[in-house]
Amino acid sequence: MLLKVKAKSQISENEITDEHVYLERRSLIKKMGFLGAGSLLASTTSAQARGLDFFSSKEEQAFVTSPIKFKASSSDSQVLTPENKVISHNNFYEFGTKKSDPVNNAQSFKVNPWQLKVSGEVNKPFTLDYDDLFSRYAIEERIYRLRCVEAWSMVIPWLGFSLSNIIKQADPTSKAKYVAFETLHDPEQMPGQRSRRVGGGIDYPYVEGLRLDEAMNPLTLMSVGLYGKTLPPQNGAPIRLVVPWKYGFKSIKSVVGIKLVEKMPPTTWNILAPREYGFYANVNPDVDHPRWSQASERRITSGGLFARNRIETLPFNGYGEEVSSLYKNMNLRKYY
Ligand SMILES: Nc1nc2c(c(=O)[nH]1)N[C@H]1C(S)=C(S)[C@@H](COP(=O)(O)O)O[C@H]1N2
Ligand SMILES: [Mo]
Repeated sequence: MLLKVKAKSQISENEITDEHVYLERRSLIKKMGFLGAGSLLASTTSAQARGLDFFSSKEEQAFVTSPIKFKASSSDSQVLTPENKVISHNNFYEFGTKKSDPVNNAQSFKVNPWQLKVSGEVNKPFTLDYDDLFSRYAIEERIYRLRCVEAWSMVIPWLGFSLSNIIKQADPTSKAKYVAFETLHDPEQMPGQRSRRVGGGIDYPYVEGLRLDEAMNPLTLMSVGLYGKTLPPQNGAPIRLVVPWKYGFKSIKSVVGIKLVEKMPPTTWNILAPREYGFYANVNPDVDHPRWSQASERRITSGGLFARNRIETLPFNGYGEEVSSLYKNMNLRKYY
């Protein structure tokens, strides 16, 4: 991770809710209401990146106000990061290491056709094609905080389904203990995979992993959209992992492989700098990165370029109630 360490700014409760954010929240609540009605969302074959609006006006007429299951918990987390920031400030080193590189370099990335292969220690391996990603499992909206290990964060309304749906369908054998993920390897499309300099020195494909119980946790999401539309390429179209209680680098983008395995799989940032990035990478304000504090974070909101919304970082990114039991007898300093 490239990080310019900034002087520690004051921790403030300054969570702005301006009109723009307010309007977004209203329209979002409407969408959540629709989802709360229990409807399933189907894809259309003509769906293209950002072209598919999951919420047609007809569906929105079925507006009801019932809460979604996985609402972000604390009050700060109700302020969504504006869509324009979610889709223009990215880490996706396959397209370059600057935050603006993915949006600038990924626009012609081809997401259809796509194949996501589910394999390894399973009784029923299978492959999902592009349309399956949107139609095989019921799609829900989930508002999650995303906490990058570089100490900035966002609040993002994702669309997707629990990874557990895929794993259950594959029917793991008794040997399956971990899940290994792999991003597409296509140097022709991804300049960072053609040049070590552009790609930040990573050996591609980007790989990630979870313990099987982490992967089965209902919070663990396979996302196919954000802000009511399909994912833009810079956010990991057509499908990416989102693990909200872990640092952002675990949330691997543009996934083509999900493999159930016996041994802890290699993970990209751990290979690159093992002292700095562990396999677990649970958000933890008490365990600093060797080069900077993890006690606080800059929440990216609707403020201007120089707005600094410094907030306290929460253990497990605020999802401790849901996930701390996964680690009850573990030393989280050792298993960082
Ligand atoms: N394949 C791949 N996945 C990736 C990355 C990457 O460089 N390549 N960056 C990670 C990091 S460091 C973060 S913080 C999140 C950022 O997701 P976003 O750009 O959608 O906010 O994606 C993660 N997934
Ligand atoms: Mo990150």
